[in-house]
Amino acid sequence: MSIDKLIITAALSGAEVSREDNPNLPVTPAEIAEEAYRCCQAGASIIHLHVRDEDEAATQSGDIFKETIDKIKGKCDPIIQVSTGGAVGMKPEERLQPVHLKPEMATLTTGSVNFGDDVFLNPLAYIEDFAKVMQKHGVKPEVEVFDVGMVNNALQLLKKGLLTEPLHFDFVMGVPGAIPATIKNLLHLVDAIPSSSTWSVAGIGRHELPLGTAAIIMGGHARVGFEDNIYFEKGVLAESNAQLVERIAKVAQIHNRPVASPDQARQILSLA
Ligand code: KMH
Ligand code: ZN
Repeated sequence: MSIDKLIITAALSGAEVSREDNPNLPVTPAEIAEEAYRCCQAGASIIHLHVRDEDEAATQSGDIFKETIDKIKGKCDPIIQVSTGGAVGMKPEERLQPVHLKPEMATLTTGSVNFGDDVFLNPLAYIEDFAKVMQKHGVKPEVEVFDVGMVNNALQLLKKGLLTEPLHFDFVMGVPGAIPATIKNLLHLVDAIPSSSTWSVAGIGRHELPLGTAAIIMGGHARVGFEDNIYFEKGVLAESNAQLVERIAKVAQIHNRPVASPDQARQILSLA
């Protein structure tokens, strides 16, 4: 069986990282669009998108998402994957706003989880509602799995007809309070999903590179970027998201796993 080309997702800014953590964080729509362009040049085919307001605070404003997406599309054509996680504490209808723009993909976290000192709340009612809105708009969910039980919840949604195969999962591993970022846990997660699924892994902090490398070898896909990791190596901040994309693309090349273009990623993910 041949292994697909590698889909690299660039998670450019997230909701929790600040310029104090890494001054190279892109914040404005123009900065995010420029960073998305540089990541695409370096081999990314999906942009996992969060946006900020003028005070750098995380926002799910449809207007700011639209402005940012338009600016990205003016430069390149990656798959846009909007976040519905937003920031901890946001209300469900607030989180759903960018899905109404009908992007190609959106995230769907299928369970609640401790998130450092906070709780990332995703009760069944939210998840089912989010899945319904995505279905209505023809948006493909990326099932975000922060812990093992979330796989089972996704399979329940599949049974109810709220998700459609082939599913695409992203295993976010190493968030304090959630599943630890170990190879053994990754193997368990991959084993738990339907065989028709595609999957990627987002290792948090120092786990980004080893878990991305494992995904490359195992036939999965890889997510990198400041949302998950602001360092290039121990004690050295990354200069840009593109630098992290470039590095994982190099690892892929070493392992004979060429990177997918956005259109090749669309085919791999069964997007229209
Ligand atoms: N910011 C986290 C609470 C997603 O993008 O869907 C959730 C998150 C997941 O970032
Ligand atoms: Zn996110």
